[in-house]
Amino acid sequence: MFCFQCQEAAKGTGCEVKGVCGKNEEVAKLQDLLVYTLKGISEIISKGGLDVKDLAEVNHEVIKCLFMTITNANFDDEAFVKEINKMIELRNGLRGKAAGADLHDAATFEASSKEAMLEKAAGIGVLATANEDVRSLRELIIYGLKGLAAYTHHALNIGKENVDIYAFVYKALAATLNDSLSADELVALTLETGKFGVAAMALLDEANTSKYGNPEITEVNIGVRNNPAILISGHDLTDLEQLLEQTKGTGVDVYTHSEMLPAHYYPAFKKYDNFVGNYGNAWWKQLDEFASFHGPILFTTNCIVPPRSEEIRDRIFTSGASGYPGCTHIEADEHGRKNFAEIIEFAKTLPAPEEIESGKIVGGFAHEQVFALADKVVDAVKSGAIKKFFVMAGCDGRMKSREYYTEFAEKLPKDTVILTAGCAKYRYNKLNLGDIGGIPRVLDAGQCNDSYSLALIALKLKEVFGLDDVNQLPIAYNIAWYEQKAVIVLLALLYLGVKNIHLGPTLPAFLSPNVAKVLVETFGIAGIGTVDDDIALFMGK
Ligand code: SF4
Ligand code: SF3
Repeated sequence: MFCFQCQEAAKGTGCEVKGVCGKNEEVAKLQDLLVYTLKGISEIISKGGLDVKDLAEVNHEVIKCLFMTITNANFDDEAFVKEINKMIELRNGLRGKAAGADLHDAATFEASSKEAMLEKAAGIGVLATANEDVRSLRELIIYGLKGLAAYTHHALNIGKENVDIYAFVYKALAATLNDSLSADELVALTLETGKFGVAAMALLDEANTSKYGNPEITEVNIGVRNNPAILISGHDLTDLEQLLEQTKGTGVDVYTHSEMLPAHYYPAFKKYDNFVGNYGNAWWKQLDEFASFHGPILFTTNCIVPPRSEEIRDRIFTSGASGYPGCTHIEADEHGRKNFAEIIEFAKTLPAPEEIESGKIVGGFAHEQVFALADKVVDAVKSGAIKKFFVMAGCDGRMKSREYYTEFAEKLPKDTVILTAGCAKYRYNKLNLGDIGGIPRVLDAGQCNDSYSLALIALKLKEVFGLDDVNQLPIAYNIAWYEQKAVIVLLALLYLGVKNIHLGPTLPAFLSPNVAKVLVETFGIAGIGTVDDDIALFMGK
């Protein structure tokens, strides 16, 4: 196996024996082969000039498959074998429509058993692309597409889709098979991936807010009550909605975990009396937190950490693109409905959660809420009460070097405000950093996809201040990344013209020196240094 798609890639270069994330060699290879099959499908669609509007099943499956290969989403080898078989069958059904076209092996290979798949996978992985710059750009595009697919999948669950996004996914995946593309063409495609990343985030924002209302300032309880309970993790709000409907009146409470925390900010979920609060922190602390939670856990997406005991594993359920061997996977019916009765009945037999924290945290600063406060914010900037905003969105992770972000937040001058989204927030959202004239110094917009709100806020401020470039605003970007959703957020920001983004705690292993150089020279991308040096740099001292 060889995988270098996340920030924790072994030795900063790539995982070769087993993933730091816990992904084993078989799953890594099956994921590679699944992506390879999707590339073949994409080539058939591109070369055959197929109309994406007629391909609903393929569109939805391709998106789900890409999502399944995101870091920490799915560790289930059998689920991948099943998907590869399904995608080969769909691919073969489409192939007749590209008759006469010269097709790549990805569009024609056959492998039906797991053994045959593993054998095939050995020759088609990331390292099969020999030129390191081409490899780097291809993978940068593919990882962006994985993040984009995750957001597209959630929007689709709410019934919103945009065929232009599917068409782009096919175009881009097919391009990763094309040896005649130049590095410049791949760079252009990378930026176009960012453009569609913006479209995918906009689509999900529209889906979420049209169904659940606009997030509003909300205090979220981080303590517990004395009832049996279910913990829901991941990003899928339709799963949460169904769980809340099904637990209503059962005496079973529901708590959010990690990236599900922002669900509390949506008006639609406030009517549920059993929707108690948020339990725990970012994904990587889950094993200890699940031990003290006592109840069942429902993963709707990444990030799963392989459970350390059977006792914990038996309490984990998965849905959607997520999966773990030995854990029950709840499938949706043809209407997208999921039956969580088994989890609810199981919860009733288990003890209530143990309190690990108490108090409240505040969030809900997505675009509409911030626009409602715009006058106050603009006045604070004009009067000098707010000197600078720091966008600190993205992911959290287990590396010790991420303590940088807590220290950075603590040491920032008191006249600065942090704009956050994603699970990166857990490094500073419980620090009590105070407020500036009633505006909290940490404004949480929501999940990583709600980085879209942060971009809209920046564009709004640009308009209010009559500037012609977002880079003239007093906003600095110090982003933490871990998995591929952060890659699409980064590409989206680059597409929107944001310059000088600092990315940490380390730069991606998949950036070759030459590709990194392009990002540094064209976009001013930089890594992180020491907290004091970086704050001095950002504050222009
Ligand atoms: Fe390694 Fe990250 Fe790939 Fe897991 S996802 S195998 S930790 S690079
Ligand atoms: Fe976190 Fe996995 Fe990326 Fe949605 S839950 S941000 S790491």
